[in-house]
Parts: sequence; C-alpha cells; structure tokens
Amino acid sequence: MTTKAKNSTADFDVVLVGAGFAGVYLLYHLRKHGYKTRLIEAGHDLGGVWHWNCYPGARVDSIGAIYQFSDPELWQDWDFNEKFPSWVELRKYFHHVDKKWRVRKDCQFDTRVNGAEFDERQRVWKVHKDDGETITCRYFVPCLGFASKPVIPNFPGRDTFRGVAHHSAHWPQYGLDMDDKRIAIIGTGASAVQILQEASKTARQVTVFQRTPNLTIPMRQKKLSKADNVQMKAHYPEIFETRPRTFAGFEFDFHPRTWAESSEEERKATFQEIWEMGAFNWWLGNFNDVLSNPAANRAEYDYWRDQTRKRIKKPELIELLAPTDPPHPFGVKRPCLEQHFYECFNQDNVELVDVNKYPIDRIYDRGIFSGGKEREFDIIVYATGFDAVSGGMTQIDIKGTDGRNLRQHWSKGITTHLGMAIPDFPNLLMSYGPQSPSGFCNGPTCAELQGDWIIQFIEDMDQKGVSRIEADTEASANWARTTIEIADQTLFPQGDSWYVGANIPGKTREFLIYPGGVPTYLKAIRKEAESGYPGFSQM
Ligand code: N01
Repeated sequence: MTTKAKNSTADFDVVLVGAGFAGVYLLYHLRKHGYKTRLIEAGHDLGGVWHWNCYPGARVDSIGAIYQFSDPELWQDWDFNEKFPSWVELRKYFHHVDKKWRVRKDCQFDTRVNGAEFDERQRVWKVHKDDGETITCRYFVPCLGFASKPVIPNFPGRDTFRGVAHHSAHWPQYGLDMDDKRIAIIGTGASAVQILQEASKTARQVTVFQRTPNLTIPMRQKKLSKADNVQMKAHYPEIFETRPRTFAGFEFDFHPRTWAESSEEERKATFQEIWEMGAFNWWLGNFNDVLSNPAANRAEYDYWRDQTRKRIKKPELIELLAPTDPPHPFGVKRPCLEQHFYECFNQDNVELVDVNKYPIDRIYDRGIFSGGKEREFDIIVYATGFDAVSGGMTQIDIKGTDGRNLRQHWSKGITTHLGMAIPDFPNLLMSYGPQSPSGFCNGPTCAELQGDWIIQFIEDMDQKGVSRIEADTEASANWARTTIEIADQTLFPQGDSWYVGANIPGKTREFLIYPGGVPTYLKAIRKEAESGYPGFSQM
C-alpha cells in the first residue's frame, strides 16, 4: 500500500492517537477516502474515556440518542437500554461500531505515543511509541479528548497507604470489590458523584472529602424498552440535524427568552418546567442569560438550592451541600447529573468531611489523617480530576520546528488556530483540542464536525500538492484572543474550574475551551476552508 501523496516516503498518510469517538470516526472515514491510516491507543480496547473510566456507575451525561455516531448503518440496529447509558453499554456500542466499521484492524492497542517531531526534509512526522518503534506519517492527528491526563494531588504520605488506592480514571479493569469496605472518596466532581452512588449501596462506610460542593442536577434516568427505541429512532434524523445547530451539540438549546425580560410568573413557570426536565437542560437549556447575567444566574442557583435542600435530611449537611450563597456562579464549574446523590448522604454509612475545615494533612498506612483525626480506610478513591483539555497534548513530548516541545510552547498561554492547528507544529491537527468547543460539545457531535473538516483539509492540501501546512502565528493569536474575549462576556472565568486550568497548581489561568458555541465555531471553520485556508502557510 502506498500513501496518497505521490512523493511521500511516510509509512502512513495519517497517524491518529486515541480510540475514542474522534479517533474512531477519523480512522474509518480517512480509510474510506483512501488514506493509509494507523491509530495508536494506550488502552487495550476501543472506547477512549469509556475504556479508562470503568468505575461502577460511570455513565454519560448526554442522552444516548445524541451520544452516538449519526451513520444510520450504525444506529438502525443499535438499541440503548438506558436513557443515559453506562460505560458498560458504551463499550458494547464501540464493539458494535467495530463490527460495522472494522476499525480495530488498523489500531495498535496497549501502546503509548511518548514523543513526536517533524522532519523538515522529508516533511513527515516521526512518531515515537513506547514499544520502541518509530513510525512516520504525513499528518499527525492526536484525538485525546479533554480528560486523558488524570491528576492526583501531592498528598504527603500517599505511597505509604497499604490498602487499595486508585484514581477514578485508572479503576481496575477487573473491577474492585467494595462490599463491606471502608471507602474514602476524595473530590466531589462528576466521577465522585457517580462512584458514591454505587459504593454507598454495599460499603460499610463511605467518607467523601469535599472542598467545593458540586451543584448537581437530577438526571431523570429512565430504562428504555424496545418500543422506546423504535420511537426514538423515528426522531434520530431530526436529532442529528439539530445537533450542529445548538450551542453544545445537543438535541436542545438555550431557552429563547432571557430571564431579564421575563416576568416573575414566567421566570417561575420556566424554572419549574426546566427543572422537571432535569439533566443539562437546567444548565445549557435554561434562560439564555443565565451564564452571563449575574442576577439571572443567582435566581437559577436559588431555585436549585431550594429544590436540593428538600432532599437533605441531616441538618448539619444542608449548608455544606447546598449553601445559602453559591460557591461560584451556577454552571461555571461543570455541573454533573445525579440520580440519588443527596439521598446517599441521608444514609448512616455515608459521611461528609469538609476539607476546608478538616484538611487532608497526610495519608498514612491505614488511611487519611485529616483535621487532626485519623480515619482508617480499605480503599481510597482519588476522584481528583484531570489536567484537562491541554494536559493530554502536553504530556506527550511533541516537538515543534524550533526544537521546543508543546509544553514549552504553551507554558505562558495557548495559541491554536481554530482549536485544531498550532504554529510551529506543521501538519499536526488536533481533534477536541484546546480552544475548540471540546468540553462544551457533545463528544460525537464534535468528533464528526471536526473529523469532516480535518479530512476535507487533508484532501484539499493533497489536491493543491501542498505537503507542508502550518498555522499562522497571527491567525492563531487572533483565535486565542477571540476565545478569551467571548469567555469574558460570560460568568465562566469566575469559577476556579478545569475550564480555566485552575485545578492544576502552576497552570496558566486561561480559558481553555472555545465558548462561542458549536454553530459559531462551525461557521468559522467552514469559512476558513471555503476561503482557501488563509490562516495557514502552505508549501
Ligand atoms: O473531576 P473534577 P471529575 N483536596 O475535576 C477535588 C467529565 N466527566 O473526574 O472543586 C480536596 O470535576 C475537586 O475539588 P474543587 C466531566 O466533564 C464526565 O469528577 O477543585 N479535593 C473536585 O471536587 C467532568 O467535569 C462524566 O474544590 C480536591 C474533584 O476533586 C470532568 O470529566 C463522569 C483536591 C475533581 O473534580 C472531570 O470530572 C466523570 C484536593 N487537593 C467525568 N484536588 C460524565 O459524563 C482536587 N479536588 C458523567
């Protein structure tokens, strides 16, 4: 097999990294377009985050109907068992995709890409793998998602613990017996919420160490029958049409009205209606000024607080879980969906420790020393999050043409063109990267939209006989500025979240995600293509 470019000596046209939605989509479609493609994946199966995050209760916060590829060949004979599918079902989904698309044969599993550099003479990327082999390609396309670098804070004594300890994203693939165990969960993000809901069912004791309350939203989960699936499928074509037209690539969008222009009765009725819907409708389908108007946001918070407090039975936990005043504007740290999170805390076997009052001083052989008290545990779960959005890219030693790696390039601020290309890194394109809608976009929606753009881009370059493309410094500076300017019109920068890198000590605080919404993003990337890619130098 030869590569598509006439004179290239590369082993592959494209090397992809990561076998989640984006990597799998690109692999299948690049191959269909005749490109010789190889996908490298550190895990030993398809699935991306759904391979790594196999803790009990891990499930997606989008409804299955939108959290899948739009290809009818795939969905016509695929049924979801739950409205919000679990990791078990999503793994089965990836196997179903593989049966149809036969992607596995072009994947190398259990292999990590640990470095890459561009060879100017040959115009190829040299991609170094941890099996010692180096492969070359014309285009290097990391598809790493936004949460591929798990992070555990540097708690003193961590290595001395003699029980079982795991980060949520490194849960053992063979499972973990939690029955009758004493379990510590550090963190209250989406992972912690989901783990608590399962662990509390059979554990002897679960202790949750909370720094900031999670403003979680009722999921309104539902089992789906065959008849439900038939009914849903009648709407799939319409849903797939809708996805790119909405802010977050969902099946719904913000409410057409603002809170500010609504009367008191309208506000009340709308909040009530959206609360009944639950899920991310309460976040990204609410009044369209809740993420920019402090008064609207506060009203949204107050409604959430009053509804949530009704479910908390231990009086001493009310202020900790649903405080009178918000810890930050509602939704500027990613909320998550819960099924019975607050009821867990009503159980006798669940305890909440406020680490602001009782800090985690150190970890010792039998447990955690916190606020002057020794607490013994059999299992410690670090649900402490990720070096999100940019961390997946910077953990690989990807060298630019000036010899500096990406970590050095981005140490004082990220610049990308359209969230997909980087000055000094020719012929490298990212999917789901920084300054793209990534963390604000339903994964499969952006996997398809960015995937299609990347394929078109490579085809256009081949047609023009261009073998080296590089994002312009000025175009990239403009894009970085646009990202920040849009974010500054919202309340998002006010949260100490992973959206701004605030969860990682020393990380430059900057808005990491393009916050203008999918339709505006699409307009920008399509304009770039239609205008002949003016933001790139082409040789
Ligand atoms: O991680 P997080 P996550 N001492 O960063 C706490 C996606 N996701 O794995 O808030 C004490 O949200 C930290 O406290 P604070 C989703 O996009 C999706 O839960 O910084 N605590 C926080 O509570 C999500 O947003 C799904 O004060 C410490 C927690 O650890 C993203 O992945 C499921 C600490 C980290 O929460 C990340 O979620 C799972 C310390 N030193 C994940 N350091 C679904 O689709 C950190 N914390 C459902």
